[in-house]
Order: sequence, then C-alpha cells, then structure tokens
Amino acid sequence: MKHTTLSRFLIEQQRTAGVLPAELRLLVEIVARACKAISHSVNRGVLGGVLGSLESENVQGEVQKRLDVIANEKLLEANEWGGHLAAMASEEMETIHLIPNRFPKGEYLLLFDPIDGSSNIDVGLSVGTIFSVLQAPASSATREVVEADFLQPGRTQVASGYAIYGPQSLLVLTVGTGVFEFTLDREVGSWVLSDSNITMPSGTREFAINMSNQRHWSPGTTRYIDQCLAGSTGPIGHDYNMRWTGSMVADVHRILKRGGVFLYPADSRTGQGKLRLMYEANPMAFLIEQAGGAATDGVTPLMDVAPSKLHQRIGVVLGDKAEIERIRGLATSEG
Ligand code: P6P
Repeated sequence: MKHTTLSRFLIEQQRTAGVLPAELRLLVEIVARACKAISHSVNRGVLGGVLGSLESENVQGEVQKRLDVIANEKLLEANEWGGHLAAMASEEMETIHLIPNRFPKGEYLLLFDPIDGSSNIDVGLSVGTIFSVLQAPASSATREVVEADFLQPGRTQVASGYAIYGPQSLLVLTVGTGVFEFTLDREVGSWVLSDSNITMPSGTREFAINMSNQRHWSPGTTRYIDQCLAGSTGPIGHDYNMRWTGSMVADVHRILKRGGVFLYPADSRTGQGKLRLMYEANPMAFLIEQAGGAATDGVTPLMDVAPSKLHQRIGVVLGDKAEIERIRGLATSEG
C-alpha cells in the first residue's frame, strides 16, 4: 500500500489553492513531531520514569502528573524557535507563554492540553494531546501578545487536532478541509495517513457520560439519559450502549470512528462543566463538525461561544447530529 506521510499530505494540502499557508504547515509538522516524542515517553511508562504525580498542582488545581509537565515542556521547546508562533497557551500554565526575544515571532497562536486524561497514565489506559491553532490579531505584530488575543471563538480556528497514545499512536487533524488520521510508524518514525475525510457514522446508539454525576445534572440531561436507559421500551424505542473512558481524546476518537454522543454537561456543582473551552472543547468541536457531527454546550454550538477567560470551563455535548438536536430540544423544553 502506498504510504502517504504527514509531510506529503500537508504539502499536497498546501498546493490546494488557499489551504494551509507554509507557516501553518510548519506549525502542524512541529506539533506532530512533538507528539511523536510524547508518544515515546508515554509508551516507556515506568521505564522512562514518566509515571506518578508531582507535589505540584496546575492552574486548574489538579495534581500534576510527571507526564503532564514532560509533555508541556516538549511542546514549548519544539515550538519556540520556529518563527511560526506569536505565543502559546497550555492547560498546565496559568499565563500565556511568549516567544523568547531571541527567536522570530510568527502569526499563529497555539493552545494545547499536553496530556488529556492524565489520571489514566498510571493505569495503562489511553491518554492524548489536544491542540488548537488561531491566527494572532494583526495588531499583535507590533506589540507584545496578551491573553485577550487568544480569546477568539472556536469558529476562528485554522487547525485543530489530537494525538491519542493507545494501542496505536494516532494523530487526527483538520485544517478545515475534512478530518484526517495518521498512524505512527515507530520503525520509520513517520506519521502515515491511515484514514481520510473521516465522516462520523450516524444513528449509533451509544452514549458516553460519567453516571456518578447524575445527582448534579440538569432536568434536560437527566431526561435524555433516562430515555437512553429506557431503551426499546422507552420513547426512543432503541436500546443504547454506554462507554466512559475518563479520557476525552479516547471517547471522541471512538465517536469519530463509530458514532454516538459524548456528554460532560454543565451541572449544578459549578454551572459551567469540567472541560476547558479553549484547548479541549473548541478543538474537538472543530473536528466533530468537520466530520459531519455537532458540538454544543447543550444548547449553543461550542464554536460560537465568545470566550471570556483563557481557562474557562464549559459544558460539552458532542457527536451524532440527530442526538445532539434531541438533547438540545430536551434542554430548551425544560424552560
Ligand atoms: P471525570 C480528563 O481529566 C478529562 O479532562 C477528560 O479527558 C475526560 O473526559 C474527563 O476529564 C473525565 O472526567 O470526572 O469522569 O474523571
């Protein structure tokens, strides 16, 4: 089988008129290379001294895993010198990361969750890296980048993707021309195209939610899940299956490949959900919409939400378009 590497794929995308400027192609290649290095660390596990927690907490108030910090460093180091970025932001860093003065500044902003699902690392389950790319405001070329430059709706993303470090290491990417999957060929060290123009299967009766939060849900969420659990004897008239991996990247990848829905809704505890808008919800929403699905906060498309804070959290409901519409209907009919 003729293998198309990521580099060849990106050059061919660049040749398509108006898609993938050279600087953006370079950015995607560098992020992909950093994800290769992260994959190597993840797969070495205890042999690489990457397991376990640190004494520190991140800006989210979560205990940092060793690999959170290692992956964050790999992404910062890989992207500082290339001249394609104006600044970076990470789940693991409270403030934005400016490009050191000794390096040229570029026109893009990179946001990432270096290791998503890190609680799974020590027990051998899939984790991933999520990234989102925005265009820096033109005005930032003549001044220092500030946090407000990052606060753009997800609709303005020029690229997004994730790497999933599981049975295989996969890179799933969109630059606005569809969703493409690459599998890491460890012997050669290349990301090889393994699925093109991914279209999410529709009609799959499978939901992903953390059921232990049930007492905190809104009436709309409760009603939807009750209908799923009622199965063929209930109003939907079909039995449903359930999955919850504790790793958004793994749940979203499953949904991209075989359909279903993922819910981490805003609930009564904080009213805003657990997942972060800028570097988890928005990049996943871009991929899901590009694959023919829908992604909302339960009602509003995620990529239409105007961000107010870099680390803001939001409810996330994504996947099968018809199911997302059903969930929206139940949320709005609750008054
Ligand atoms: P819970 C991982 O910590 C994460 O941010 C997502 O990857 C995942 O979907 C969710 O949180 C899991 O949350 O409350 O089920 O542990």
